[in-house]
Amino acid sequence: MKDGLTRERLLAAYRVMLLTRLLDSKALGLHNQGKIGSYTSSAGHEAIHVGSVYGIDKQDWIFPYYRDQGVLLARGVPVEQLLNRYFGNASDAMKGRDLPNLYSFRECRIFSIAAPIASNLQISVGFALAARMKGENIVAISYFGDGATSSGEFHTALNFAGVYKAPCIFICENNQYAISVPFKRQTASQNVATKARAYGIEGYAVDGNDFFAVQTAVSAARERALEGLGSTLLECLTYRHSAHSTADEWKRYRTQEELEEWMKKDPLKLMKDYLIARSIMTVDNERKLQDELQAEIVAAVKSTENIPPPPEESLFEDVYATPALR
Ligand SMILES: Cc1ncc(C[n+]2csc(CCOP(=O)(O)OP(=O)(O)O)c2C)c(N)n1
Ligand SMILES: [Mg+2]
Repeated sequence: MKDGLTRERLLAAYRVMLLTRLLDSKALGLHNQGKIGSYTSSAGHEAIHVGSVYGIDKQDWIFPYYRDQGVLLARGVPVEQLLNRYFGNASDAMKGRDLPNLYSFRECRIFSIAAPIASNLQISVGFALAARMKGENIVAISYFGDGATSSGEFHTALNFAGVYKAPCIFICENNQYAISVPFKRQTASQNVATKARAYGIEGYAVDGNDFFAVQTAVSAARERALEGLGSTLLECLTYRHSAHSTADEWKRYRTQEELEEWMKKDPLKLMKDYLIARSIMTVDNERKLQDELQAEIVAAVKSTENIPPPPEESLFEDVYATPALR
């Protein structure tokens, strides 16, 4: 198997892709039941998420954005911790603060997410340069959408990364829309990858529905970064299967035909077909895996949904070094 991707590793990758899709569907259900706040679905992004994490090392730092549930699960964040975040309960690492999809899992080397789009990019560049000064042999990988590439932060981060040859990988998850704005209204450039040239870094367009394409491109970008050859921008092309978030109605700006065309390239289906065609997995094994993961999710919801909210007194914890009032 290419690039050290053994059968076990491929099955593990498929498992986490499927877990991401099933947990996503559960989270949408929990929102519809009024149990969690607004939620941004990751359906359609699984090959980018899992493929990219399988292309980096455990030591590398991750700077995700709000749609990156599969990145978190592939890095090893337990399902219960994601659910604690969604419920904003007393066991939530962020003590119930902020929207469900804004995460922070320092122990997994996952940097905190802030809501402004592209705000993680400059931080990832500074982080990568600091790590290099400290002699650490790691890369910083950051994630963002196609809409985020129109922000000043995108330009500043890539420019700085180019000048200082920062050991960074920039993953643009181009899902064709920024809420309701289609990609052709986002930029007059041919694509996002080509923008890399202006910053003197490498840039490639990658099939974001293909786990192998993403894994291979990220792994090569990591090698380049650690050889001192600088950053890489990878534009991973995919499609957002559902609405931007639970707060909008996608049928007002996208057609059913467009969705159906992209659903033929569903990353989960492509990976499943590949594994079955090469006898790495059988149809039966896959069904069993689905049942097993569903049971795991149901058990995780059961163990987290009744945890009470964080105590009110915790509201000002971690806010001031010396609280003004007690
Ligand atoms: C600086 C800033 N401007 C506007 C917003 C509101 N906003 C939230 S998500 C979003 C669309 C982002 O689209 P894209 O970057 O393509 O990511 P996607 O949601 O498609 O994954 C916008 C405009 C924001 N969060 N931050
Ligand atoms: Mg988008």
